[in-house]
Amino acid sequence: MNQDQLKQLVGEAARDEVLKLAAGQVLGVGTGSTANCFIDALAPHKHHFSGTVSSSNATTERLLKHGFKVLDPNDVDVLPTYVDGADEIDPAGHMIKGGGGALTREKIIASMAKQFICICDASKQVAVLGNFALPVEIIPLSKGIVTQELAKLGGTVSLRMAKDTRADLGQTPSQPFVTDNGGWILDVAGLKITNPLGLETQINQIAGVITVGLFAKEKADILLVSNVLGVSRMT
Ligand code: ABF
Repeated sequence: MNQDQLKQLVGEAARDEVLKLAAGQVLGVGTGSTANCFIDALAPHKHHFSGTVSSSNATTERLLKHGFKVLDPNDVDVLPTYVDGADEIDPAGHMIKGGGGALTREKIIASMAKQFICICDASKQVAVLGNFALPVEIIPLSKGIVTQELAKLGGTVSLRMAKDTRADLGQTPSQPFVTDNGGWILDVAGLKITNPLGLETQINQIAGVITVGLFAKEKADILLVSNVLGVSRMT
């Protein structure tokens, strides 16, 4: 089974999981290739939910294409569940997210939700976070000072550049990657994150930081993880 098939498998397991929720709720929907598998699997059952809130423009587009109702988060009072992928997850459910650049909206939706269901294949499970470079979304004019502050943490900081995936937005690889919010992203490589909550708090306090892609306060409540043997559910 290849990684795409593993993503599809866990996307289907997440569909089955959310269909156990009472009908008529609003559902939070994440971003990335695993979340896309979930959206596609859930599409035939979209009427089970009164609507969705989306964590990125790309997800909104996909949800609308399938005929889901997409609500403005400001119009949603109660969000029982949010389903999203991760770049890394540790045994306590702390995550690194933001490889796809949607970390700020993902964290907002996660903070609204009563439960976070993380979906991933087993390659995302790690003992200690940090092998995947930690994304930090920033206000562009703060790049210099935030880079200096992040470098003090001991990692290597680099400005994320646009990739071909953003050609739709007219971005070229020689320009900084620009998020859906107009921010830039600094990726911090080489960290060993033994205190995720402490580091999240510390980075959040740097002026110019919009969001750090460390989800410790908003950690996963349920983990659905796929491997060649099937999907395991952990709480
Ligand atoms: C989102 O998608 C992000 O937070 C994370 O960066 C990414 C995981 O992507 P994929 O499912 O494509 O590996 O959840």
